[in-house]
Amino acid sequence: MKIKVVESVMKANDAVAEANRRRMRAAGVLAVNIMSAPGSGKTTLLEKTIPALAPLRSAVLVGDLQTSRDAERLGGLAAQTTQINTGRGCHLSAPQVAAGLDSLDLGQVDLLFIENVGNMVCPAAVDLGEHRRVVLLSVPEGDDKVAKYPTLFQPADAILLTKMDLAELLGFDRRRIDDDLAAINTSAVRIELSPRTGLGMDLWLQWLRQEHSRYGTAAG
Ligand SMILES: Nc1nc2c(ncn2[C@@H]2O[C@H](COP(=O)(O)OP(=O)(O)OP(=O)(O)O)[C@@H](O)[C@H]2O)c(=O)[nH]1
Ligand SMILES: [Mg+2]
Repeated sequence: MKIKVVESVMKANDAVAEANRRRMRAAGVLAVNIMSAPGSGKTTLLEKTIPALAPLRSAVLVGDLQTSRDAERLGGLAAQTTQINTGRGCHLSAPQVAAGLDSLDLGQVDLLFIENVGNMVCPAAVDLGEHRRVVLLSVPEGDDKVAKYPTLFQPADAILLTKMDLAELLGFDRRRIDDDLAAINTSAVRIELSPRTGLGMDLWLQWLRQEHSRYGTAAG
């Protein structure tokens, strides 16, 4: 019986996620779900990304258990920013994103970044209605994490190895990442990044622009 309850909750989430996806498709908005462990640098990346993407217009839905700190950091950069507090929830859900979409004027948006709650397990299983999934792995977390948290990396469209400015100091082994990804995800674009130094930002921005442009011309 318990399994049925869980299944029905997930089915309800997925139905709302599909509606979110269609709603954003109809408005021409590309939605990017950004996931990582807490503190990997999601908000820092968005702080650098959003101004650099202009004239593309970005909006942000940002999920945290408590506080509006991330929305305050991003508020001056994205024309539209909404903070979603999940309370005890370790991930955003599709209904929360639907409520977030109600707070935005989608007609004025090209790209919607959804900064998920910092967590390497829970967000991976939950469809929000996004069109692309981006996962950050920062150097201080360690080069062993892909194999330990495969569910996060498996469905990613882009994997950003970030805080690469710390790689030498912390003895981060990039080859270990590639070896582990060979078993679970060979199609995602991989970018070595450091928003602090600017390393890789050109490739990341190019990927976003390309995905937005492909999405704009795609039928579905
Ligand atoms: N050295 C270095 N530090 C960075 C880099 N990017 C972010 N940081 C630092 O990492 C810390 C966490 O960054 P945030 O952007 O708040 O991380 P987050 O993933 O948004 O955190 P949560 O929303 O709490 O999950 C901050 O102290 C940033 O200054 C980087 O490229 N290099
Ligand atoms: Mg953040």
